[in-house]
Amino acid sequence: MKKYRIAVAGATGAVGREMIKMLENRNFPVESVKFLASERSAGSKLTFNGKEYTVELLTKDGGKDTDIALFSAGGSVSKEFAPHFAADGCFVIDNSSAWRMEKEVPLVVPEVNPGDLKKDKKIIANPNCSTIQMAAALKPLHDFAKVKRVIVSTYQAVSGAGQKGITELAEQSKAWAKGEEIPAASKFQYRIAFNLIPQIDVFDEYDYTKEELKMTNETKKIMGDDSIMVSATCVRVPVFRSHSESVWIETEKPLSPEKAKELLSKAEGIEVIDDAANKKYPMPLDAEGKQVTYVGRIRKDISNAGNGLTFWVVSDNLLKGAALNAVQIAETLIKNEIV
Ligand code: 25A
Ligand code: L14
Repeated sequence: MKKYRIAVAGATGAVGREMIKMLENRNFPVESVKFLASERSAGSKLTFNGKEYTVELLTKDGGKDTDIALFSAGGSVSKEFAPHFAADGCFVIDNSSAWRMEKEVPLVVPEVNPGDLKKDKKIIANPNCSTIQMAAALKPLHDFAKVKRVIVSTYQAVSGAGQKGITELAEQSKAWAKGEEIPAASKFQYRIAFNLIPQIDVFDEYDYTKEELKMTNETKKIMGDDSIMVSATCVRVPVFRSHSESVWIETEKPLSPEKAKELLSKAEGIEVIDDAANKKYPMPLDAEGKQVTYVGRIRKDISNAGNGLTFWVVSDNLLKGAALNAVQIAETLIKNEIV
């Protein structure tokens, strides 16, 4: 089997570390790897398949001897470095929001739109974490009944904000438990321990946040259907890992809960956990570390005489929402003989 030269940029971050684990765990055909980060981490060590590697400084030349680079170092880093990697013939799979809505850049969830990957499109965007898990669940329902409208509320883990978000919840919780003064908010707008914050990213048009508008715009692009209307409310919750979503949809054709369960059960990458009598439904603690998207609480919308369905979606935001989806894009490039 052919093997590939891989780079991970932002390798020491919350997502970068998971990217490394996914490459190991899924036996990615690696010829060589290099781990890149900022000056803060250059020189530190990371382990891959039992071997120790020294983290190198990310530079514009990093793509020269690389087939595929996985980027998760934030939007401004991607804007600066990804074009240089691409110009050197390297595929860049970028986890930031920097390139997602550029017309020429594929925005890909492999179960939904693998056909958007092309040989001459070297920069590929990994969608927003909340959007990936929702699109994975919507796709089989849309193919059968055409989704016209979506109303979604998210319950997003602190790891979405990277290592600093994780540390902030941990430090505040520890201080609370010891009865000490709780450290002030820094990554988040307000204290997150034992609280909810109905703001992720900054406010934008129509008083929606950027995170909410990402769900609206990216869903249309991934599903290849501009007619799908999405209204999202994105909320930060004091959970370390896995985003949860309460999703309401209206479909063109009738879609019973039984049919939705059947479609979702057969869909790639989806697992249905839905047994109300036995209190079975997905929860973020159970999804942590898992490489699937869970759907449960599937039921008819009793407020809608038409075709309304409502359900609950949970997935590990650092895996399907980020590192796993990126590695699956790389696997698809190989499978479809694009790289
Ligand atoms: O710019 P954005 O789009 O707003 O993105 C901001 C952050 O969001 C995270 C990620 O944080 C990103 O930096 N992120 C983005 N998409 C995400 C997603 N879908 C996401 N998180 C979850 N889900 P992170 O801390 O997890 O990862 C940052 C990684 O990027 C590297 N990096 C940053 N600037 C770089 C760079 N690499 C190259 N060149 C640059 N200019 C970063 O490496 C890390 O790998 P590092 O060396 O800067 O950080 C190593 C460790 O240092 C800690 N740290 C981070 N910031 C500081 C810090 N320590 C002290 N002071 C700081 N200011 C981190 O804990 C990290 O482990
Ligand atoms: O667009 O939870 O990938 O703060 C990165 C930060 C998603 C939200 C993105 C967060 C965002 C995430």
